[in-house]
Amino acid sequence: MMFDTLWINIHAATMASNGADGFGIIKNAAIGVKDKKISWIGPAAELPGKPGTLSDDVRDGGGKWVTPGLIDCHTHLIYAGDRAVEFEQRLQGVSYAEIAKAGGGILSTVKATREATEQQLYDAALARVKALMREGVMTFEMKSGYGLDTDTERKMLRVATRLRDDLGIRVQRTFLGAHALPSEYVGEADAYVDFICNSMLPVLDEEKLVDAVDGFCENIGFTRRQMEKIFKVASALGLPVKLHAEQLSNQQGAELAAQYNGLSADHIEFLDEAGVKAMAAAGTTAVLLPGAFYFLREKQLPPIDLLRQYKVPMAIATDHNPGTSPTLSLLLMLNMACTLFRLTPEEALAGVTRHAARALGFQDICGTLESGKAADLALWDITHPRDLCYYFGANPKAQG
Ligand code: DI6
Ligand code: FE
Repeated sequence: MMFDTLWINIHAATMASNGADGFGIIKNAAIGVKDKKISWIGPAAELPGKPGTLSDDVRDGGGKWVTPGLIDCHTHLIYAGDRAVEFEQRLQGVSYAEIAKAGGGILSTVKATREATEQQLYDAALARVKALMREGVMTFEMKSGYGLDTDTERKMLRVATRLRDDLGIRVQRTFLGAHALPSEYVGEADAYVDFICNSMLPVLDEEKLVDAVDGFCENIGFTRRQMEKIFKVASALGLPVKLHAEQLSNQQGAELAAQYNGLSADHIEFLDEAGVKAMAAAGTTAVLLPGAFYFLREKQLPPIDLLRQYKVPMAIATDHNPGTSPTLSLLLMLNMACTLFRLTPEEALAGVTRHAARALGFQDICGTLESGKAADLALWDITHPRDLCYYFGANPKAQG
């Protein structure tokens, strides 16, 4: 048989860049799957034979829509505890930066995560990942960064590895040792950065636990110079880099990421034109995180028009984390990308499919419905793909 599975009676939003409309719509489509990859996609009328002659497993989609499996390309899903108390404090007027400077914030999650067992972390993260999977998310990025010592960073990265292997999802495991300064290194940021460069990162890489390297480049995080040291080591190890950049202030972090052929620069509310140009020249993807923008009640919008003008691909992610974006809905982020950042529905949906794949360097593997790509098919009870951005607090995912 030509296909292991053949889907008929579906409408496809391929999200391929060569589509006539922004969604790459094929009405009355058929999709042939072989060896877990798409081997044929097009109008059903053009199938090379009668469905029953092409596959023993013909599935009738009942007129539903299919999109590429969604991709959440920036998450901090693995941690213990929560930060609801800080949420209350912030509502009373204390800022995120003030909480961080007082030793709360990220460091309070570090404390809880250090105290948790690997199994406790696994169980907590599993529930979060399953919630996202119910919305059609099939590919995840998962960051470490709540350990800030070798044992706990390893524990987090091992959980990411186990989730990948147990759930059959695609995962990029990102080392975020430069997330905050651990209490053991107060006043010695450079010494901590040296420890990352000379010990923690090479050790965890040697253990095959790291797929990419990230950092928090911010006045309450690490400087550009410190991040560059880490990027040099990452590059020497052959690991791609990305950066939390320009979230709360402009540190020219995106430019640094671009200089190191970064996969992405993330948040980027305070990005300027020079940074946008550098990203465009390097092919670095802009990852927009409307959940953190909303939850911190930020005012400064990312430079969407400049990103469009210089054709920088824009991805959208949950940034799920206990401090600034405790959301478990990538669909809600689609709506927020439109309402808060004024993205069009086409741009937003590309942001969790084609462009999110790019943000992970997975553009040849997933993110669009095209022959040769993974058969990550998400089925939806909708009447048009724009509906995925229109509803909020709803989940129109159909049973696959
Ligand atoms: N920026 C963020 O939005 C998250 N990390 C980062 O560098 C916040 C992480 C946290 O507050 O726990
Ligand atoms: Fe983040």
